Amino acid sequence: VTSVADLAQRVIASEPRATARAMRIVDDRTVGWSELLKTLWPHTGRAWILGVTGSPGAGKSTLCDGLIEAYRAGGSRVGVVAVDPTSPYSGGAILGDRVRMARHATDDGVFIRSLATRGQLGGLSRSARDVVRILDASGYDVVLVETVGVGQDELDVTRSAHTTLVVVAPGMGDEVQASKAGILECADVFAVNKADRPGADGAMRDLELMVALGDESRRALSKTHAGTEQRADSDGWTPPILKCIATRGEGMPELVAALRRHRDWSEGTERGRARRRTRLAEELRATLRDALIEAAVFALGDRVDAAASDVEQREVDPYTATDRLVEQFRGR
Ligand SMILES: Nc1nc2c(ncn2[C@@H]2O[C@H](COP(=O)(O)OP(=O)(O)OP(=O)(O)O)[C@@H](O)[C@H]2O)c(=O)[nH]1
Ligand SMILES: [Mg+2]
Repeated sequence: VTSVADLAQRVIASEPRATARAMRIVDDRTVGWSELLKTLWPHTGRAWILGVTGSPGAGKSTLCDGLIEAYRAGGSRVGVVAVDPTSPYSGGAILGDRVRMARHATDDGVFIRSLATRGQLGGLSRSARDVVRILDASGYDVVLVETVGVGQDELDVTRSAHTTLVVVAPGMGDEVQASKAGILECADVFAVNKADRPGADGAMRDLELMVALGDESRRALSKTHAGTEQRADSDGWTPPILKCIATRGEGMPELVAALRRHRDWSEGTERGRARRRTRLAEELRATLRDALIEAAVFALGDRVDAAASDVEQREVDPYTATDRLVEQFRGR
């Protein structure tokens, strides 16, 4: 049996098998998982985390494939985390992602890992973050995180990226979906993919309008709340919208350049760095929430179930029951 320290060293030395093993340990919460993450932490922070999100079939994997190619050509090592929220058992979409990126499978500068949805709250975003961190420690310069842009968990995954690319395909009503799902706020760059299909120009115009309106309302907001996020002024960021045909590699150089500009903004300006800090604080809150729930459930033991049955008997309302449990946990 290898020790955690030993395994960590092998991850840092970029041994793919050790990296895969570390992911399993962390994902299954096997003994030593947190020690492993703590040991790896000082070796993280170098990778550029690039979220790629958008509705099913929009062309995310095909675009990722093109991005992998571009970053490999530039000498970067690339990690890919493909998050599949819908088919934890069938593995259908996971297989699809694998096939689409298959030509990179034998390249040892590329590491592809698929994740299925976990049952527990925040489980998916937590596993994704941990996997990203292991890839970061293992020396992958760019980590692509592909998610289908639905659900809170997925939005959390998207929020933890440094740069988020939202992929839209014409004729799918994606632009409207994007504004509804809160994806618009996460979008740093938009790609209108499948520009070989009718409706691409319309989709471009819709998005342009939406981004412009977003900037308007943000500007209006920042007048009333001075000091709050002002995305559209001097060192702010307005999401560019690019047209591409992923299957033919058309528009890829422009897309790569736009993503690069966002990276430079996020690393090189005070606004960009402030946004990174906000995201880290959000993550800390999520980790804290998990740890507190775990500690409380452990400390309270049977009292949680007992309270549930009291609520079920209508002897107490759920709010008072919760208050009492919190009090008992505090005074334990
Ligand atoms: N016509 C056309 N088809 C495309 C383009 N990009 C991708 N496709 C096709 O669209 C289908 C879906 O592409 P994927 O890259 O798997 O899309 P995805 O968003 O990763 O899909 P999921 O992961 O299943 O949500 C595939 O058959 C692709 O070949 C494009 O620019 N034009
Ligand atoms: Mg895909």
